[in-house]
Amino acid sequence: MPANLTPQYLEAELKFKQAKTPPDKIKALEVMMAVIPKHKGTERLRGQLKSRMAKLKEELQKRPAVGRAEQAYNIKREGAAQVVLLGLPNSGKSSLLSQITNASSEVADYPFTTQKPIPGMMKFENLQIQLVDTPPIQLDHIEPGFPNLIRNADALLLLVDLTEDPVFQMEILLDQLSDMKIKAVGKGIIPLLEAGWVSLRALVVGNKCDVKNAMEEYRKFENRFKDTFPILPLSAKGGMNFDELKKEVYQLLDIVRVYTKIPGKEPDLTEPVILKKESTIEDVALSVHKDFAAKLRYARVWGSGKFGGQMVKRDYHVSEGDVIELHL
Ligand SMILES: Nc1nc2c(ncn2[C@@H]2O[C@H](COP(=O)(O)OP(=O)(O)O)[C@@H](O)[C@H]2O)c(=O)[nH]1
Ligand SMILES: [Mg+2]
Repeated sequence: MPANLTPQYLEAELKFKQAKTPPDKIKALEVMMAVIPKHKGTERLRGQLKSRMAKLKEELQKRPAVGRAEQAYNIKREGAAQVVLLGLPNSGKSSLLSQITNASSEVADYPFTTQKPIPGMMKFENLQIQLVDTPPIQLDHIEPGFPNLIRNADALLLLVDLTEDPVFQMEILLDQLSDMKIKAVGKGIIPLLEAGWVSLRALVVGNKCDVKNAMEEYRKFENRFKDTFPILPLSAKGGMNFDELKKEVYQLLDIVRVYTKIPGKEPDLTEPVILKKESTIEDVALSVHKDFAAKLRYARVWGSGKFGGQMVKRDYHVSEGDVIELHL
């Protein structure tokens, strides 16, 4: 059976042959493993790639972390939300994490560290959002622990490299998510899913928009996916569109920020209470203390669409930016 190797594969193979150091070889091999067509005709070749990868890894790292793999995928949620970055090798996940969060990771130069997820905190206005860099998505291999990491996230950031057939990359990503019974939902309402499936909000980022002709590729990509996903061009390296990215990530999360105040005092606008959209005054009280929720009589609200200090009941739905005075 013919292997029918794609141009992406052949290009990666060329890079592999030209690579001089094990890290560079691993990087190229990661790409080859990700894009190699998955059928009977490539079975042997895929086996060879795997063993080559294993040898290279051995060369690089003499201390194998047996049994640690799954644990490495348990990333403690911090801040307002946890957003997982997904993409093929070289899409720029690690670059983005290093540029936009406090995590100073050398992932770009040293492919090994990307074998484990790495969290970092991204500041957006008065809150912190956790981003998690992940090992590259590969067609025929899923690390144990990886599906759970994704499933437990609050949202996904899908990265595609605009200089390497982004439509194709997107298809691989969506396929791989499907294999894990995960549905990435960009726009519109969340569809009803079969048992065992989960859905996650996703934003798509076209990275490397600084490269020549990348924006042309972006337009094509955008046309193809704009009805189903929010999409943003970005340069992780050049720091382009970071403010927009933060805003879009925040919107993806379906959360609101409200502020509590004590009667006669000003609210502390640096300490938002973070709640799911559609939350009520009762939820605000619960977030302070469960006794508060039990004893709550009414609240006063300042915010858009209300007159200042309007009295509301516990089932009142709060909006972004509301200032709330709880009365017991
Ligand atoms: N021109 C350009 N190169 C980038 C950009 N982001 C990442 N890269 C390069 O793409 C390669 C892969 O980046 P990396 O962050 O390691 O990708 P990862 O495998 O997805 O983590 C590196 O050589 C980066 O320098 C970008 O915005 N523009
Ligand atoms: Mg990486």
